Amino acid sequence: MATYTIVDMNKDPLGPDEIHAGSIIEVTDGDVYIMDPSIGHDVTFNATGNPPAQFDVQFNESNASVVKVNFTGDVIPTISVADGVQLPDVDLMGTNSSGMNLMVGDNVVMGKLFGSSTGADNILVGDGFFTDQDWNTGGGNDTIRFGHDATLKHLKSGAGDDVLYFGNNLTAGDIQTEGGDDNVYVGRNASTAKIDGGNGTDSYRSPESSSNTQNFESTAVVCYAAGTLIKTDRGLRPVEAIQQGERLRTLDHGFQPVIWSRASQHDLRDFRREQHPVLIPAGALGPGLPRRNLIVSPQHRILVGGQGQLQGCFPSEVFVPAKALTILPGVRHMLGRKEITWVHLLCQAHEVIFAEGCASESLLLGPMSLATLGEEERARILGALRNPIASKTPARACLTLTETREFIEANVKSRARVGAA
Ligand SMILES: [Ca+2]
Ligand SMILES: [Ca+2]
Repeated sequence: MATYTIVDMNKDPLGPDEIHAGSIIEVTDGDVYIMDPSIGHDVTFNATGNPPAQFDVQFNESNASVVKVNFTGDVIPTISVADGVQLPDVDLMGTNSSGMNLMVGDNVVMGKLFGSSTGADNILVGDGFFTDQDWNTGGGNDTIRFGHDATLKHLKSGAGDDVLYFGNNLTAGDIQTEGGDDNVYVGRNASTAKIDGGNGTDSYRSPESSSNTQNFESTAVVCYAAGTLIKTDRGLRPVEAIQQGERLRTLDHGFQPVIWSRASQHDLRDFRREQHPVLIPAGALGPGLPRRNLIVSPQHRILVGGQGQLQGCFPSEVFVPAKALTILPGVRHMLGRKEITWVHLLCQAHEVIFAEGCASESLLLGPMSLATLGEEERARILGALRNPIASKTPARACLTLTETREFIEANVKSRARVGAA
């Protein structure tokens, strides 16, 4: 464990703790390497062993040279780039590493980046970032977060469940999240060629509509409209009045306390058709279910195939997204609504709760619900969770929109009526 400075390969003599660029550096866990701006040749950091060596690489000054920095073998570097540093032709090549942490300040220019092809890469970039080179974080579950005013060329996040977050004023070519269940958030005023979710069940969120997104199955927010009556140990309570610590009636675990709730108002005027709230009229899923009209966000999951809700139309109790039910008589997107107040309810585990008598889900804590929260709120939630895994495990199997509609077409639509709808 020591601190070294990597200097140009022609520097002579070498000072103490200096290493020439142009060589392969065998790293040790805890080492710190400072990249001198004089470097004009490639550098390779390598280690063999288990667990992988974790070490720091620091770019504190700009460098206009063409340099490839390779990370190979059992290494997980933490690479930091200071505010204002320009490295337009410095490429970070971590394809054969175990994973990469990259922390970039504000107003930085960088070259190409290849993350680990199998490991998790964690990339955190400040405001005003610029690159005109391709970035590809490869396989593994990668987390990529850019601040405001980022300019990117082509970003791919590979197989694995990735979280991509972009602040306002993003300018980019294609962004492709590829396989896995990916979550993408894009801030206001983005200009991109294409944002493609690829295979898997992907979610896209933005305060503004976008015409160039494709292969996104959901918009991630799971909530009830204010005014919805929820069954609690104090009787039926309007969802927006429910406070932390109040206990909800659950199907599987008796009464369970709410560990976090949040109400937020949303302007729906920029939203696409499929992002509008879904109205499930009284009796649409079975006799008296729901008891009154139920309004939920489009991807909010409703229990079907049991509890009297489309009973017998599915092989078992499963969750389906509310918007998949809009092919049922009376169930529809509320296109006339201009705004809505959404309320989330989080319990220790993902639970089946009762809204207007209808069995439906509490908040499932996905990476995106966390990514869109402020630091303070996120820390509070994570602190309140006894078992973060349980909060991310769905209480029932979840069908996709297409799967749900296939069952409905086969088993429901052939019937004359469903319940009182
Ligand atoms: Ca990766
Ligand atoms: Ca992916």
